[in-house]
Amino acid sequence: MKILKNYIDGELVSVDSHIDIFNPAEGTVYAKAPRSQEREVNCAVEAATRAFGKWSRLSAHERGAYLLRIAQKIEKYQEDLAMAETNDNGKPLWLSNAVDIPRAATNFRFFATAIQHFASESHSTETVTNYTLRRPIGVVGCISPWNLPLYLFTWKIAPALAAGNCVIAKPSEITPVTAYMLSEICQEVGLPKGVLNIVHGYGNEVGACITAHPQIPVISFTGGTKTGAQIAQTAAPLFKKISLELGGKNPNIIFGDCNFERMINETVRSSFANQGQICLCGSRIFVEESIYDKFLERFIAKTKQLKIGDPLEPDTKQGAIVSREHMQKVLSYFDIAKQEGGNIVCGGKAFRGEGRCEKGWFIEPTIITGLDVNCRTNQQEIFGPVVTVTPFTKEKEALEWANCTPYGLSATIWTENLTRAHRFSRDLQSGIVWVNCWLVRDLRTPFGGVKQSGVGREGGWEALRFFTQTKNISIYQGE
Ligand code: TXE
Repeated sequence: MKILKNYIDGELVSVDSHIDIFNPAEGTVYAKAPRSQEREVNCAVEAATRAFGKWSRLSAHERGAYLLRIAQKIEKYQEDLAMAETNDNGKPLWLSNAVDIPRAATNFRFFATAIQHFASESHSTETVTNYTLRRPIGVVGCISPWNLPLYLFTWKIAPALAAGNCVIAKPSEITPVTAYMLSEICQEVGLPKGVLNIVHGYGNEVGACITAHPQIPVISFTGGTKTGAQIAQTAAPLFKKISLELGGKNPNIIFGDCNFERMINETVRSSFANQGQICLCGSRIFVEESIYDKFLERFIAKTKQLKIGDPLEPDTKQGAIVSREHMQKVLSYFDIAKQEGGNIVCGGKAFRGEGRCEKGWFIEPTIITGLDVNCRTNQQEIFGPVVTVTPFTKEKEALEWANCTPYGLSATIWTENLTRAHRFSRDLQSGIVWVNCWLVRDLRTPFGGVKQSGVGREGGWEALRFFTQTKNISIYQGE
C-alpha cells in the first residue's frame, strides 16, 4: 500500500495518523495520506518564511527556470501521473492523459514564461513620475479540490511561485496522490527547500489551519461554495487577500438556429465530461421549443451510447464518481427530482461495473425533463452526470431562467445569430461565456465567477496580480 508523506522544507515527512485513499473504480482503499494537524502547518509556514527572502529575490528568469524543469518532469512522468490520477479520481485514463496531466505541465510552463513578460504601470505628469511596484507578498495558501486534482493544484501553485511567493498547498484529501508525486518531482529538480510545501489532510483540520494562519496573508481556494463562505468568514477579519473559485449551475442555452451537429456533440461533452464533475459543466439546458423534440431525441440517443465502466478501458466515456459519499449525494437528487415532478428520461440510477469494477462507484449519465426552473434540482449544484432540459419560447425567458440561480460561473450559448450572441453574452450573469463552443481554455484569459460562484479571477495577468502586492512610488522631478 502506498503511504504518502508531506513535503515540508524540502523533505518528505511522515505523520502518525493517516487518511484512507480509495480507488473509486474498485471501491477499495489503496493508499494512505497523512492526516496532518496544526503542527505540520506551522512547520511548513516556518520553512516557507525562511525560504521567502532568497526565492523572492531571484530573477524572474531564475524562478522561471525551476518551473520549466518541473514542467519537463511532469511531461517525463506523464504516464505514471495519468495512471495515478485515474486510480485516485475515477476519471477515464485517456482523459487524464489528454487533459489533466498535460495541463499541469502547461500551468508551470505558462507562468514560468509569463512572469518574464509581467510589467507594472507608470503614470507621469510634468512634475511627478509615479511607478508601481508589484512585489511578491510572502507565504501564500493554495487549497484545491478533487475533480481536477493536479490540474487545479498547479493552476494555483505555478503563478504563486512565479510571482516570487512561497507556498503552503493542500490538495483534496480525496485525491492526494499526484500532489505527492509533484513533491517528489520538486525534490528531483532541486527546488530550493521551503519554497513549496505540500501538507496533506482534512479540510476542517489542515485547510482551516492554513486559512486562519496569521502568517499566510493570501488564500487561493477552489471548491464548494459552503467551504468558500467559511474561508471568507475566517479570512475577512484578518484582512487576507482571497480568491475563491466556487460552485456553478451553468446554463447551456440552445437556439433553433444553431449548428445542430456541432451543438449536440459538444452538449454531450459539456453535460457529462469527467462524470459531470467540472465546475464549468452545463447542467441546465434550455432549448428553443422549435427544436426541442429533435434535440431531446438525439441527446438521449447519444447519451445512451456513452460507455460507462472501467476507467482504464480506452473506449470508456464515463468513469467512476470520486467517492461513495459524493455518489450518494448525486443519487439523492434523483428522488428529489421525482418529488419535484421531473421525468428521468435517461439514466437515473447507479451502474454496476464488471470484474475489478464490481464494487466501484458509477452513475448512469442522467437527463431530467419537466422541472420548474426554481426547483432544488435546478437551483443546487449536483456536480455529477446529471442535467435538466427545459424548453423555452422567447429569448427574454431564456435569459431570465439562465440568470435565476445564486451561481454565475459560466454559460454556453448556441446560435448562428451574431447580434443575439453578443447581446446574450453581455446580459448573462456569469464570469465566462462560451458561444458555439465549450471549455475552450486560453490560459491568458480571466477565469472566475460572479454571485455565489466566487470572488476574484485566476489566469494570466489576473493571477500574477493576485499573487503580488502593489506599491506606488511617486517621485517629484521639479517644475
Ligand atoms: O469540496 P470542499 P468537497 C462542490 C461540489 C461538491 C461540493 C463539496 O458541489 O459536491 O463542492 O465537495 C478543503 N477550510 N465542488 O467536499 O469541501 C478540502 O479539504 C479550508 C465544486 O470536496 O469545498 C479540499 O481540499 N479548506 C468544485 C477543498 O477545500 C477546507 C470542486 C475543497 O473541498 C475546509 C469540488 C475548510 N473549512 C467540489 N473544508 C469546483 N467548483 O470546482 C474543506 N476544505
